[in-house]
This record gives sequence, C-alpha cells and structure tokens, in this order.
Amino acid sequence: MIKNKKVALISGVTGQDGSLLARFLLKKGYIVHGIKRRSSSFNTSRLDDVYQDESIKKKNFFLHYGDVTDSLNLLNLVSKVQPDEIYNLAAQSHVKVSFESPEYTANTDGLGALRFLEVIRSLNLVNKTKFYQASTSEMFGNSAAPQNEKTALSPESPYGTAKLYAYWITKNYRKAYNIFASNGILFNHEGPVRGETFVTRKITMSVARIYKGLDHKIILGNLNAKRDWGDAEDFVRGMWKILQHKQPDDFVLATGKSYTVRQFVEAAFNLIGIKIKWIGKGINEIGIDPYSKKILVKIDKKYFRPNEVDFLLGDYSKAKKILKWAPKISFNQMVERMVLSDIKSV
Ligand code: NAP
Ligand code: F7E
Repeated sequence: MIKNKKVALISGVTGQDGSLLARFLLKKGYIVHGIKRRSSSFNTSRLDDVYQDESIKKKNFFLHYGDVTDSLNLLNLVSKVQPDEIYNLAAQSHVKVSFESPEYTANTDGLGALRFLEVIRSLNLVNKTKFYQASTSEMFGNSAAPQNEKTALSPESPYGTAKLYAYWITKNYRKAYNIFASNGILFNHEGPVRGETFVTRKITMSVARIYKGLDHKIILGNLNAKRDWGDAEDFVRGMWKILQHKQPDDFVLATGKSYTVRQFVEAAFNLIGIKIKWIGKGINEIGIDPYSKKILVKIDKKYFRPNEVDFLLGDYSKAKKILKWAPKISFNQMVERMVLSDIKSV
C-alpha cells in the first residue's frame, strides 16, 4: 500500500529557518507549501535552487503569496492545502527593528499565531493539523541563566513581547480546543544563510570582505552581550521533532554554551589568521590587528538597543530527554562554516 505523503505549510519560508526547514522536510518526503510575501524585488534567493529543480517543483514544493497579517489569505490557504503540519516561522524577527516598528511587529509576530490557530479551529482541522510556533529565548529577557521551560518570561523588547503573546495563545488554544499546538523556544541559531543584519552574519561577511581586501573594518554595537549561538540546521531538525512527539508541548532548543559578541569577532578573525587585540573602553574601544596595527573593529552607539538582553544560555535538557534532540554542530564549526561560505561568495 502506498503511504500518503505528509503535507506541511511553512510561513516565513523565504527566511533562514523557513528555507532550511523546507529542504529538510522535502528530504523527509513531505509535500511542502510555503507562504511568501509579495515584494517589489525577488525575495526567494534562499530557495531558488529548490524551486528550479523540476523534479521537486512539479510534485512536492509549492509557493503561495500571503501574509500572516491577512486572516482571509491564511483561511483560504489552509483550507486549500489541508496541511498535516503548520510551521509558523513568519516574523519581523529583528529585535532592534522592533523598537522602530512595534505595532507591525505585534501584528505579525503576536497576532500571526492567533490567526493560524483560529483558522485551524474554524476549519475543523483540530484533529488533523499540528501547529508549531517559533517562540524565542528573547522572551526570557534578563531572567537568570541558564534559562529553560520553567524560567520566568520577562521580555525586554517589542519583539520579545509580541512573541510572548504568540507563545501564550498557542498554549491557550492547546488547552481550550485540544489543538496539537507546540512552542519551540529557540535560542539564537545562525548559519551561512542567516540574515545579513544579525550580528553573526554581519561579522562573518565583513571578515570575508576584509580578507579579500574589499573592506577595512566592522562597526558594531554592544560587544559584551552573551548569546547561546547554535547552528540553524540543528534547530530545524528540532522543530520537526517537536511536532513528531506524541503530545503537544513546549521545548527549549539551545546549545548550553554562551559566548560574547566579542568572542564571536575573535573566532571569525582567527579563521583568517588575525588575533584581534582590544584597546580602550566603552564606546572608544577598538579591535586592532597587532601586526599591521590597522583598526578592524569600531563601536557606534547607533547599534545599541534601548533595552538589552545581556546573557542568554539555554538549558535544553527537556528536549534532550524527551525528543532525543541535541545539537551536533559546535560554535567553532558554525563560525567556520559561515566565514568560509562568505569568503566563497564575495
Ligand atoms: P528571518 O530570516 O527574518 O525570516 C522571517 C521570515 O518571515 C521571512 O520569510 C519573512 O519574509 C517572513 N515574514 C516577515 N513578515 C511577514 C508577514 N507579515 N507575513 C508573512 N511572512 C512574513 O527569521 P529566521 O531567523 O528564519 O527565524 C524564523 C522564525 O524563528 C521567526 O519567527 C523568528 O522570530 C524565530 N526565531 C528565530 C531565531 C533565530 O535565532 N534565528 C531564534 C528564535 C526564534 P521576507 O523574506 O519577505 O522578509
Ligand atoms: O544581536 C549585539 C546585540 O541582532 C545579538 C533574532 O534571530 O535571536 C536574534 O535576536 C547581540 C545583541 O540577535 C551589533 O545588541 C552588537 O545583544 O544578532 P542579533 P538577537 O537580538 O539576539 C533571537 C533568539 C531571536 O528570536 C531574534 O529573532 O549582538 N550586537 N553589535 C549587534 N547586533 C546587531 N544586529 N548588529 C550589530 O552591529
């Protein structure tokens, strides 16, 4: 007997995680539908090779225009696609930008989840469609590290606060309507297709450009923030595992190790043979190449945030025990993957 293929719907499919998850699910034999926003320029570069692969495109991979601020669009799409699994990854995902566009961030990142949950309920898909919500370690704010599923949630940004709403509405709908709705509380995860305005990719792209003689320095904000940085490929596998568990639940995915932005800078420069030396303090601190004496890192307060999350360090023991999930790619391997990929592309 031929087993029916599972159908997944991914919002935010054009983003870092969405594009990696689409590839992961296609490899698992899923039929994948993705929601992309209409844009005045092409926004599918992370997926073009998949989409252009005729054998995949014809049968297994479909892109639809849509937006998670548009309830009718979501209703029509879910009704047409009848997904077994919805991964809600769409978001205005930049923390600093959320201070500049707080209402849009709330609408997309907070209410987007509610719209999907209401669609599942009103289409009577409660017994068919599982829902994954892309929750975030930003919800912990400055709660003491290490943070896990029991840690107090106390966001420090409009982004974290919008995501907190989505997290809770996912739990509410699970309890009230028996929807298989789960939160993945993911700590920072990065890789070669990470958005270029997040600090890791900003650093690896600049290091690659400096290496090739196309740039002179990197200008950054707070060097002392600590993040638990993992590799996005490990994390999309975890998202899928969360929805394969026998019951809906909430899980932290992290690496259990934390590094400062300063350490990330050092690790990236090390790969091109430069051992950064730090001189000065605060806004006047600089990072130099001790041999050439060239200034390679400077600080500009325009990259500081109105509120900062100082120290994130995840405790993923629940996911390890219940889902048998653990990250495979180390911090140094991830930095290397990113720097090498950027050197290749510049
Ligand atoms: P990303 O690269 O910024 O991708 C976000 C995606 O959402 C893009 O496809 C974007 O479309 C889409 N989008 C934005 N607003 C939308 C709207 N109103 N309607 C429909 N689509 C919209 O983010 P990511 O790093 O892949 O993260 C994926 C999800 O995980 C996000 O929800 C993020 O908040 C969450 N998260 C990320 C991390 C992390 O470290 N990466 C950690 C925890 C949680 P365009 O391509 O057109 O912009
Ligand atoms: O900042 C500091 C900045 O923007 C990391 C998103 O995926 O992960 C991400 O949010 C740290 C912060 O990521 C610059 O102040 C210094 O302390 O790379 P980021 P984020 O804010 O941690 C969470 C888990 C998400 O859910 C989000 O969607 O780096 N920093 N200098 C800088 N940050 C940026 N962007 N640019 C700088 O020049």
